[in-house]
Amino acid sequence: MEDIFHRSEHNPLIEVSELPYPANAVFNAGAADLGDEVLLLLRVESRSGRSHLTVARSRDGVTGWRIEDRPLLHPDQGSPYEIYGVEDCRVTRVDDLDRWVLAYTAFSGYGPAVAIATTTDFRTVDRLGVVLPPNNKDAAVFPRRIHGKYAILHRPRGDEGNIWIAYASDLTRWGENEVVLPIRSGPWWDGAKVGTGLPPIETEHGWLLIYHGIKNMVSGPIYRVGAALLDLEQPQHLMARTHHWILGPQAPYERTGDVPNVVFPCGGIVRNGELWMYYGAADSSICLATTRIDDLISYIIADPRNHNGH
Ligand code: BMA
Repeated sequence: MEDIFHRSEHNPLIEVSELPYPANAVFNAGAADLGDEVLLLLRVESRSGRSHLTVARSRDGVTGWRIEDRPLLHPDQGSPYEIYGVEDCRVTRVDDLDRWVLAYTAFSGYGPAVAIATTTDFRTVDRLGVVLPPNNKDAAVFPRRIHGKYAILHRPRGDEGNIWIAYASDLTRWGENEVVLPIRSGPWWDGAKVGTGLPPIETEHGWLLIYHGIKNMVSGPIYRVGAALLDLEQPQHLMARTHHWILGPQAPYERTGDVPNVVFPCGGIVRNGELWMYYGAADSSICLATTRIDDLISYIIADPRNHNGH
């Protein structure tokens, strides 16, 4: 069978050598469709070992990236909860706020936490601070309110790494927590941990959730990508989930790097029915894979195995 996602022939799209300043690696970018250009919020790991977020822009979303020489969010900007770094930002356009909402991992000696900031122009940001305390990461805000409330997916870690949902009437006081997508345990490709990849995408068949799943091997974890459909009005209700992963580390740039065997999507855009998924490869570069949304939804719905065994 043909793969659902097609890798760009331009992969890796962005490597560390293309940054206008020295750094160790660039990966796990959030994405925003600005109409006349695609903006990526790159996670850059500097040579201090800590990460910050830097803006890159491209007219076609594939080539000619213009990368800013100053970070947008940096660990030295004053937040005590970010002094070890700012990581893995998911960018959501929230029309009723007329703003972009950035949900990212704020890392400090207290552990990784979920922080939120908002922006209108990706030149200045308003930090709302830590909204979900450690240990929590992989958060993404839904693009619209559901029954009058904002919704967020997040991944608290006690003993397990499951995806939860929470609701709030603002972007900070999250409650009404429920598990949305649990780990499958055992030998499954998403048996050990799961986490949100892209902010949920609204379709007529439900919220499309692209997520990452981890299998722990003797040699270390393998990060792969799966998809799920959540009920539009009650997203805590998981309707379907891919039995198989839909993208796994295969290309040399996904197999080898600072952390081998990692594909880690954080951002995507939808253009003319196509989903463009930007993902970090091996914690070392930024790549792109695309699929038609209709094909992906049909693939999820058609296979009976995707509807049971959640
Ligand atoms: C996760 C996150 C990601 C990273 C991945 C693989 O825990 O921290 O940022 O890409 O590990 O190293």
